[in-house]
Amino acid sequence: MSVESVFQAVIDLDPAKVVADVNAEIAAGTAVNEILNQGLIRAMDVVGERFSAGETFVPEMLMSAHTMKSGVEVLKPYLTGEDVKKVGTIVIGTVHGDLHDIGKNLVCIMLEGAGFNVVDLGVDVLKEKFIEAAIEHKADIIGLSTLLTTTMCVVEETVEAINEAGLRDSVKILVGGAPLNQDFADRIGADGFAPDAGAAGKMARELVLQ
Ligand code: B1M
Repeated sequence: MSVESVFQAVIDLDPAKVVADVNAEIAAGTAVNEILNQGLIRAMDVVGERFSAGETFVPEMLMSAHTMKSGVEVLKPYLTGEDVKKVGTIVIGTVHGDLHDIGKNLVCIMLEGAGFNVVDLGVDVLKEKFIEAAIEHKADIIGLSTLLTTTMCVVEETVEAINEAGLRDSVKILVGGAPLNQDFADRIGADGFAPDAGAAGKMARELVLQ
């Protein structure tokens, strides 16, 4: 048994085996980050490569996502620390036009672990909804996620709308997702960029504690 079997169970679209193998790895003392990165996330990368190569299609991608999520659920208690003092509130979502949520959900878990009250707006979130929720929950940070190059412009439009709503004195903006990088974040005027979920928790703390 190794993280390889977790990886293979995601590839085989077998959620029950993913749950069993993740539990077995935890019991064997394998590092949680290794199970996540080398088992679950690496499998999604392979699924993405196969999709790009035309070897697999949207239904399989969807089933892979479902399968991976079952493993993340098992890991969740190990990723969120208990007794962490609350440092602030973050309103987060995947921007309008984008339905990808696995990465954003992992970011939510790590933000909770970093001490944030997380208000998750889900996927395909309109810019107006981010603004309404930030006001309603007195958010310290708005988090914008996207996985598609075609919705990078929506991230930019959402930042512009938040600026126009006059929220920037009280709210910081954190952006992330595979097609984004620090240069893009700087260009659109976001306060922070994080390449992965762990970095998102760290960056969010820096944004509120600075
Ligand atoms: Co889609 N998809 N997909 N997909 N999908 C990608 C993203 C793609 C790269 C696959 C490929 O072609 N190789 C490609 C995008 C290409 C591009 O834009 N350049 C793609 C495409 C094209 C599409 C469709 C257009 C396909 C179609 O319909 N023809 C379609 C779009 C639908 C839409 O959104 N409108 C589509 C649909 C889907 C499914 C619904 C079937 C499913 C998503 C299910 C779900 O999420 N519930 C799906 C999946 C599963 C994928 C891949 C295979 C896996 C994504 C994933 O979960 N990765 C993906 C290929 C890939 O990523 N290798 C692909 C694992 C996850 C842990 O990583 O999401 O990167 P990631 O999150 C990371 C970081 O990015 C970062 O931290 C996370 C954790 O470490 N991060 C943040 C993310 N958000 C952050 C926010 C932050 C900070 C960090 O601060 C706020």
